[in-house]
Amino acid sequence: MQAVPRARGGWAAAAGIAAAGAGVAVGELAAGVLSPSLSPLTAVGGAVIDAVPPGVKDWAISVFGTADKAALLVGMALVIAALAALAGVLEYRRRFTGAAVMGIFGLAGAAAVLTRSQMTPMSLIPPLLAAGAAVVLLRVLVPRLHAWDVSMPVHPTASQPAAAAGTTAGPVAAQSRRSFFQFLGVTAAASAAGGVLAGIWRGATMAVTEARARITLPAAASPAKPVPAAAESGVAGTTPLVTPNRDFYRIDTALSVPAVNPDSWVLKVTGKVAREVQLSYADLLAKPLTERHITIACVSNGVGGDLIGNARWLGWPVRELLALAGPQPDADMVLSRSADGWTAGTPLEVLTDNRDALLAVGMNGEPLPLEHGFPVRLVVPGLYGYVSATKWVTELKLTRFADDAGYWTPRGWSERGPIKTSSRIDVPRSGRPVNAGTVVFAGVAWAQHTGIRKVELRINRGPWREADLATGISADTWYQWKLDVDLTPGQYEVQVRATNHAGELQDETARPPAPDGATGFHTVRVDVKS
Ligand SMILES: Nc1nc2c(c(=O)[nH]1)N[C@H]1C(S)=C(S)[C@@H](COP(=O)(O)O)O[C@H]1N2
Ligand SMILES: [Mo]
Repeated sequence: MQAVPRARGGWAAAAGIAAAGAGVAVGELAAGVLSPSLSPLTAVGGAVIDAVPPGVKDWAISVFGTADKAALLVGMALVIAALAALAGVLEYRRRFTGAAVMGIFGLAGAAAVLTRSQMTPMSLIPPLLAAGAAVVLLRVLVPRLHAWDVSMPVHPTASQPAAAAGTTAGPVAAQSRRSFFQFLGVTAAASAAGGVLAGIWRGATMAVTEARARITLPAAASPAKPVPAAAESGVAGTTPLVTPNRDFYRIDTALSVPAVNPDSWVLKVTGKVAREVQLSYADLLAKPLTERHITIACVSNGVGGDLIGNARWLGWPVRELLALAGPQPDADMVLSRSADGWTAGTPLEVLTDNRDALLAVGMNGEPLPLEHGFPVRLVVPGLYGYVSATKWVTELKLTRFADDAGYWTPRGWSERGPIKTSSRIDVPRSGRPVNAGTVVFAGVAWAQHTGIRKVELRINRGPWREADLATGISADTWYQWKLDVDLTPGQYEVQVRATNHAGELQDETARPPAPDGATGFHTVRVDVKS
């Protein structure tokens, strides 16, 4: 005898929709925190746009006009809701089937994100969190629905009317029902709240992304010199001499990428100045701009680490802006502040000497990416980012080291942060076996604003051998180097060291990044096979 009442398909579908909605909200919130480019919805939407035939695109634009993106999102929401409802019903019929459907859609979202943004493990976090949340919630909701079924009064007969059966099973049924609805309600409310928050985030980011897309940067009054062919070592697998924007390391304290609108952006020069100066984005673009390749690095970069990148930056020399404001004689530091309140303390003399310290608007020929400080950031050759490279910059305050400190200084990092001469082996990768014979070693070395004179390699602590040093782009960038070494089968320990243009050898003592930058020689172990 069938002891289960009519399947509560409608509520199972609702459970599926609530679980998926919460998953989507979790994914979008994670993208809001990590990086707007990791939004699973945007990635899937972009994949849909790329996949539909051009005719459909034209049709969508003619029907929805500028609301075509909103229409796409509504369409996606309907499709996701339909699939989620199906997953809810499947899960209700048979355990784990609906969860599997949700998991598959999470993987599809992950695939969409991976094909549309840089392939980093971080790209997988939003879609996997989304799928994980949806699966867990589905597994929480559906068993409660079953509990409600099982506790219901069943097949009332003439001899045992429903009312009588209800006297025993009724309270249990009511309790199970309450439990199901409580969980459903909480899930729906949490996903709505998360969705609204993610939507606000996304709206602000989208408006700024669109404003960025409309910008045409002016040509530089002082253009960057073309990269000399001899600057490339030409070894396969080395770090590119100029780092593409999407591969550029990102370091900041911003929980979500600040969305700063260029139309309302102003930079104020304040503090110990003869006159305060205010600059709009349009003012800045109208200045004679300088374009230079500059390698920036993070103080947290460990020996051999990759928190360093080289880009072609377009901007206005900071010294010209400071000259307009007229620093007072006792000022010795510029405290730059970002839209999100982060600060860096830079020695005034570094910003007024002849180096190309820039109020940058462009990175490798594009407006700055949002993650790298759009609309305006500082780039200062020779100093670690934490004391110079303020992104989303909104204020330069002339002050004194005795009176003020940048964000990281009270947190255990040195007040001053000149970049230390350093070098890295990129090829062969540590721990990857190579064939005996001529083994090509290659990598980079840097001593920004001083330049590199010599790079040397030693094998198994033997004598140092001088590597071929490529022509640098300038002293403000890293240099590529390579060395061919004949090796017989065996295990080798290979170390690199650089000498800067002032003749100073890289510091050999192994020290951690705090408080003012790691030192020591990058060491790799190479396994040479016969
Ligand atoms: N607003 C803001 N700017 C910032 C930071 C930050 O936390 N907030 N971090 C700095 C640090 S420590 C570094 S190393 C560089 C990194 O710049 P990138 O993310 O463009 O590579 O940005 C600097 N600018
Ligand atoms: Mo940094």
